[in-house]
Amino acid sequence: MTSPFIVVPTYHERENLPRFTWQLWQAVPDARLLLVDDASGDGTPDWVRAHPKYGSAFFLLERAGKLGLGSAYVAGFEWVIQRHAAEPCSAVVQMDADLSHDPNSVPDLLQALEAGADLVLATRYRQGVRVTNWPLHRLLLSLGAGLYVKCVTGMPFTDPTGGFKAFRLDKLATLDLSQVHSDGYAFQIEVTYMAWRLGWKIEEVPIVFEDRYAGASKMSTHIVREAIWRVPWIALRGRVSPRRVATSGEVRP
Ligand SMILES: Nc1nc2c(ncn2[C@@H]2O[C@H](COP(=O)(O)OP(=O)(O)OP(=O)(O)O)[C@@H](O)[C@H]2O)c(=O)[nH]1
Ligand SMILES: [Mg+2]
Repeated sequence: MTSPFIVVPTYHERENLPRFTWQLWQAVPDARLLLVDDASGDGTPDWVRAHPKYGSAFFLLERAGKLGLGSAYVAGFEWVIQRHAAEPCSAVVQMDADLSHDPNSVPDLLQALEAGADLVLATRYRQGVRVTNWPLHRLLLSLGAGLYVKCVTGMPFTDPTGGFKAFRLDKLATLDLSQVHSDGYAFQIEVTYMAWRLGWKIEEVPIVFEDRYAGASKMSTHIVREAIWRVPWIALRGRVSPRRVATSGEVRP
């Protein structure tokens, strides 16, 4: 497998970046990192451009304002696909910048891809709850959301709302990303659902999830509300018109 791409959306994460990038390149020395920054206004672009790896293994996609997590990932994936889709068997990892997703777990996700998975989901809830330092209400919200998604969509995964994943680049390039409409956390569910409906080989890898290292959460009631109504919308659209959501692949009944 060629060196993996790590796509990370950032909004006001400047304080976390030195620690995050250092840990990432310690864990995966050949990683290529793309930040998708939504005009954070906290010095993120200057910091990235001053980094010794900028331009060789560190890239920056700047957007004009806070346009949402989902569209940031779509823009980042398209950036990678447009430039590198011809590479044999590269991996695309998506993760947060706040160190909730431990860079030391990236090799475990990559190993599962090497072993034959098309998509690897990091899970906090397989063989117990592996979440540290989260307030109880966040944990209950996350567990409740996972249960809701499983019931409504039928997906069998233990942590269907998680945002730490690894894709085979060639498989990601077959998804019709123009059909992804979720802007907040529902994005995680929508993309996994598309892949699952297409019959991708999806594996779960256990991780330990920690509360953010520094900075403030971007979680809002708007994002929670979107996730609630989007889940039945995603499931219904998939049932009614499964072939609209992707360009190729096996489609589940
Ligand atoms: N580019 C971009 N990144 C975003 C946006 N919203 C959130 N992010 C980033 O997406 C990742 C996840 O957001 P978080 O605020 O950590 O959300 P969370 O993990 O559910 O909540 P906390 O860990 O409690 O903060 C972080 O790296 C954020 O900086 C956005 O609108 N645009
Ligand atoms: Mg976070």
